[in-house]
Amino acid sequence: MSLREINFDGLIGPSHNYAGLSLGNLASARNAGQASHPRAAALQGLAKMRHNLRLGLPQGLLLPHPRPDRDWLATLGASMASAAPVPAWALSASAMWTANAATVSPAPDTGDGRCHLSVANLLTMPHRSHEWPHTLAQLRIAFADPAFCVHGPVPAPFGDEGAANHMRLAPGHDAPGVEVFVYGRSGGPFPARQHRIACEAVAAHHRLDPARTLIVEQSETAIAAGAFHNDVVAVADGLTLFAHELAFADRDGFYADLRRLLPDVRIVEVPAAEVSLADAISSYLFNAQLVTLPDGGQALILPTEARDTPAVAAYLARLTAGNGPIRQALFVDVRQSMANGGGPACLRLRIVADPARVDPRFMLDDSRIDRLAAVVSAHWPETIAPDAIGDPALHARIEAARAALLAELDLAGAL
Ligand code: SUG
Repeated sequence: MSLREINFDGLIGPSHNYAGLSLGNLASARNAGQASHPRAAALQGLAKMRHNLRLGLPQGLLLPHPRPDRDWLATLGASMASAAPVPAWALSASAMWTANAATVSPAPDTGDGRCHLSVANLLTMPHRSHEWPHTLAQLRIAFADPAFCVHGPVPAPFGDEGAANHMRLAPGHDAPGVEVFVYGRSGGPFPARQHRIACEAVAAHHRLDPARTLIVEQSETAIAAGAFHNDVVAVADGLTLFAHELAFADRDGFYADLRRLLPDVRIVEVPAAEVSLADAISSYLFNAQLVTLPDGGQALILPTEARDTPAVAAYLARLTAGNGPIRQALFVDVRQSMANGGGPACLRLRIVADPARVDPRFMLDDSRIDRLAAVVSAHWPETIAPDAIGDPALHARIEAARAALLAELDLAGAL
């Protein structure tokens, strides 16, 4: 068995737009009503995938969902289907942020030695609440091999936003790790999206060892400052936790538990005095992909906004010059996604597994990325103006674009 970390990026869908739908997500609110650029957005995402593939990291793909979601609209009744903001809820391309698709527990952590995935219910935000059936359909195809066990969603009213609120620390992919689930209570005017009971349920379904499972609270200060998911203020890889000083409600208790369970853990904490929460959130310093490169060193794959924020750029220069585990800062341009609050880490779901056990239609290499880029260039709308969200001609174009993608990937009829 050869377990690798595979990043499954969401291909940014042809309906990508800025409708300002996510309360508590400052970028989504700030850019509400802007024109979007779906073609450029998807090409940015594909360029990130290629960047990471060339670093020697296995790369997978999850697909855009049918949009507008006509089946979901039908469940709301004909009169609702055209009443704002329902058309925007039905058209959102939010499935691109696959860190919210599911929570994943690799085989070495689970009671039955299989890799467990639980699809996230995303019930707090209406535009995301109808993602899970389409995500589940993909997970059941991509991870049909008996090495995996795919679970349905945790029931309402327990909000679950998946891997964005989950971290795994382990000495290696083949070794048992410590899984950390982060839940919230509301922060100021903003809702918490991850319920403690959802964390408990997922940990139980995945048959995790309770002695190696931590359920910790996100700080209300972080939520109030715009950290609507834990991955906006913390990220982990291997034995390294990279987190803002104000990320957790009981930081000392959490760190003490981690050190007890993993004496070799390396906690890289960013003090508020060096990078304010506001700068951390607007630059998405922590929404980086923290990866272990084939040479064993760790790197942060960051949005260019991090380089453009002076306090963050200065911090990164000190970090990578020092003797800590994180040796490189690499930058990718995902500005179209960033403008909706989705950085490099939001765009990927990490799955530790043997790549040979994954349905190959969901795995990428350079030439498949070329083919996807050609489909995007030919079929994705160049621009979506805010007043076009209900336009039937746009809907037809979006549906034709997705059909072309499924045909290219040999998934027509399967999804
Ligand atoms: O759920 N934005 C997404 C961003 C998700 C980021 N994911 C992680 N942090 N892992 C959200 O808030 C905005 C859509 C709009 O406003 O049109 C949106 O859904």
